[in-house]
Amino acid sequence: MGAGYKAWLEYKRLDMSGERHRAYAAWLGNIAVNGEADHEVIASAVSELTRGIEGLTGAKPVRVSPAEAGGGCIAVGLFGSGHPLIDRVFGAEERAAAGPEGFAIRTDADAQCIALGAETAAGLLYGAFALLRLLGTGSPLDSLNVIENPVNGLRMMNQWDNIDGSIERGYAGKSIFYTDNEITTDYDRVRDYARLLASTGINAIAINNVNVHKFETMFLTDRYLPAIAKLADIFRAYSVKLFLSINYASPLEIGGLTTADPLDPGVREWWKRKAAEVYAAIPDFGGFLVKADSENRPGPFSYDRDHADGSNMLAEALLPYGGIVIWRCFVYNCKQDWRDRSTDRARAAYDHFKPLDGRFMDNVILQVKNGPMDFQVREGVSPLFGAMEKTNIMIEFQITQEYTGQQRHLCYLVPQWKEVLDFETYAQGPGSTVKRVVDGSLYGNKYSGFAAVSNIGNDANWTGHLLAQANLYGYGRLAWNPELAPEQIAEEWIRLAFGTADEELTETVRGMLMASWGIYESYTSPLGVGWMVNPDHHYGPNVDGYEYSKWGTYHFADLHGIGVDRTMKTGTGYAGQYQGPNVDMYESVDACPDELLLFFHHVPYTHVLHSGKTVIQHIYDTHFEGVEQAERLKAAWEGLRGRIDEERFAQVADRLAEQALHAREWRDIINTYFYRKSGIADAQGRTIY
Ligand code: GCW
Repeated sequence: MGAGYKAWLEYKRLDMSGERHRAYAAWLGNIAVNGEADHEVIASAVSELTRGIEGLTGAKPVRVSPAEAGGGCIAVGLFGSGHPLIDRVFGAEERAAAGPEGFAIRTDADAQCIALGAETAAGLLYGAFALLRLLGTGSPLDSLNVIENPVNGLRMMNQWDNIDGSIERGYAGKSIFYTDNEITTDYDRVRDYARLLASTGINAIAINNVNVHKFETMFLTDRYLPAIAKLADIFRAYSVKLFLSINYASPLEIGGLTTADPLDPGVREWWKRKAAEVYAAIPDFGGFLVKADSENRPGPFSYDRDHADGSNMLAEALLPYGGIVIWRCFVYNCKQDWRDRSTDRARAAYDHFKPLDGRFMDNVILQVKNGPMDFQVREGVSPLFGAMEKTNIMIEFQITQEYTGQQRHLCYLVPQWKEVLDFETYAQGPGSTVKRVVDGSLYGNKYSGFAAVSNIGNDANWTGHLLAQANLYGYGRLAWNPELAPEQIAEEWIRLAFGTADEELTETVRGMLMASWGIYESYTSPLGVGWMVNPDHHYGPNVDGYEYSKWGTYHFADLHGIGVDRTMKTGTGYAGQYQGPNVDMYESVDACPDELLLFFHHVPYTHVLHSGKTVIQHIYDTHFEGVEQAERLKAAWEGLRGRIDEERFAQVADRLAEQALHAREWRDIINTYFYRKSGIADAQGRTIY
């Protein structure tokens, strides 16, 4: 097991000589459970508590029956299951307050226990991890009184893993799920991943890439289903439901049919049979994740049908089993002519899906990327959020850092996600934030929630860049509760990964994480315009890399200015897809926030920002500063030498050194490009090549 493998479940020994931690011992000697602890999810909860407490305190707690508990224990049990301590501690009100996946934790001096109660086994599992988090972050135990429920129903992970072992946009090694066209039998690693996910509250996973190729199409056949069922068994023990990405053209490719037309009776029958087979193998299967009519994947458009026809057909097949269809809205013309200025990729998802509002079955959820383009370091918020009153919507984030440094650069994304979630859509007047759309409360949806593209692989520390673990951790925590502050999430992760005691370390790493998104933005593409990366692999600067391509990703820089005119008056009209005051804010070059100026407007280099700087000077300044800040990240980490084990220290030091060097490359290419285009010199006379 390499350094960093345990991630935030490190359970590093607390300094037990301090008063607070000495007091822990009184509570942690026994875990009192009744017979229901044989339920596999409760067994996971108890085994995690045992493992965690042993790690943190050095003493392994003993599993006892409630009758044997004696003075001081952790009592774990379902409400109403006849566990005397749980029955005694939790009254009707608390039981009612902890919903289906929620839990209650209370220290009760009279009952001499810390009681962890829940309505369901999943609730107990989340409660166990919450209790371990409290221990690991050094909370006192003598007066715990916590009731928590997840804010979002679906809290999902999307793996972009392929059966050949590669991972699309994976930056941390190969797949932990597949090797050489077979499904893994390294169940320990999969189980450890399930533990990591469950510990943050994740309850669903799609285990294969949304681009479903030849062999993955066969996941729905006997060739693979039995092995997939084994993975489902592992995730089930951690209350994580398994989903599969499917190929829309499966009836053609593996079914021997001549069409995949969603209105063809034979096709509908085929999918029903398939659903029956899948549920026979995996009775609690979650459902299908679908990328259709997107980036050359097949879909209903081939048959002149729309996305409601396509998704409803699958939804009908899954309905008898309680399954759902998660249908992605990343649908746009990827064969655009760059000469054509009227087509705007940013408009595409809204234009395709908004007219279909009200036509989707109840068990269809549309999965919408956070922005209208593609996981850039900065872009607008997708205007689809709030726009579809009668449709289930979930949000898709990208934890893997495709456009944000590929886990070679530090980029803590939780602050970015948080900004998106807090975005005011005005769909139902003020208070209609994105987080209320995706938690289903704005329109009272049956299904809703979070999905994100995972950033893990088989690298020893899971994420390649050790500090990128904070993104994986933070995503789950935010999906559980979008009100959590990015600083707090960062601090939790640091204390859990490195141990709670070192305040200087905690503060330094938290500061690095919190500054990192801004730093990455400052030396890469400016003011919301996006891209400027090398084609295909998307790493490193190439200002015109996507300028004359078919992908719809342009910055339109010339000798006078830069930016995409997305106004209604003179541009593509995209600004009009927003609601309420957002329309005017984005439509107006004066009201548009600086950070999105070039996303919405084409302006001269001499345009003065709200900051008081011209666009060109902003570009120069941020790129010079960004490199200095990247150097400071490196120096800050260097200051922690000796406070962290050598291996983990070195992992991060290497990446930060690469980042600082590579930031220069970004700075010089971007600055030189714009100096050559504009002919305007840097006001500070710094070197531009
Ligand atoms: O950003 C693009 C990526 C593709 C990805 C696609 C998508 C899985 O470059 O690699 O394909 O988004 O989200 O479908």
